[in-house]
Amino acid sequence: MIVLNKADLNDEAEYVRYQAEAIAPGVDVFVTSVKDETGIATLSGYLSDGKVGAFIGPSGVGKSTLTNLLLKKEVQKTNEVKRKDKRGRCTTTTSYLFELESGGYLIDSPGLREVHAWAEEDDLDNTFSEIAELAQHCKYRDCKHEGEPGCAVQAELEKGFISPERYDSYLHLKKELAFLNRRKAEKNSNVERQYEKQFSKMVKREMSKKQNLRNY
Ligand SMILES: Nc1nc2c(ncn2[C@@H]2O[C@H](COP(=O)(O)OP(=O)(O)OP(=O)(O)O)[C@@H](O)[C@H]2O)c(=O)[nH]1
Ligand SMILES: [Mg+2]
Ligand SMILES: [Zn+2]
Repeated sequence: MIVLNKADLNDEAEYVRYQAEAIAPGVDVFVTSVKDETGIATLSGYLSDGKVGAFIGPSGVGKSTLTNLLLKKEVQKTNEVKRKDKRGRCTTTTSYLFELESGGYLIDSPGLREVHAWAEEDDLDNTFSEIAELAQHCKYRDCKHEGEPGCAVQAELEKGFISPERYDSYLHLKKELAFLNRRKAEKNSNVERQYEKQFSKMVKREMSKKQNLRNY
């Protein structure tokens, strides 16, 4: 789910909600404000008995302020955002889990500088199912949908059936997953190398033990 907080500071909060829904179909989007309690009841209804929610987002967006409001207690420290660069101050430094009156749970966590995807190719296709479907009609099987001739995705994009924002999110996530997979492969080969080293050490050790026995 997506929470768009500080709606009191934006006259076009509903338009921002529409934009968020357009790039993330099927994801619940909430517009909230701690100042005038817009959307708070709906948000709190989401965290019913046994459900666990966690706030993830940049520093200063109001994760701890929302936590305090949902818990009806000042359990978390909050801090004003610096005027100059509009960045938060990384007030929360550890993740905390709180029990809500409803029987649900809420985790408040430190602000994130960036979020990395942790997903598989299948997740990409599931999230962008309409693009995955179209991709089957591209002329080339390994079409990257970035300007190749006969690309069905580009064709729909030009006709306006896929929004440019959604197309950009797709490419962005795809690139991030490719990066992730490269890193995973590198890590695995490092682990393999380590095993090899350990194994050859062990063999040497055993050999020298044998050698020593023979010398006796
Ligand atoms: N106007 C307005 N200000 C808000 C709202 N929610 C939070 N704030 C203010 O935003 C500032 C930052 O809020 P925090 O709750 O500390 O932000 P955070 O996301 O927990 O930040 P980190 O702990 O640094 O990750 C505080 O001064 C809050 O009072 C809101 O809905 N409207
Ligand atoms: Mg905080
Ligand atoms: Zn294509």
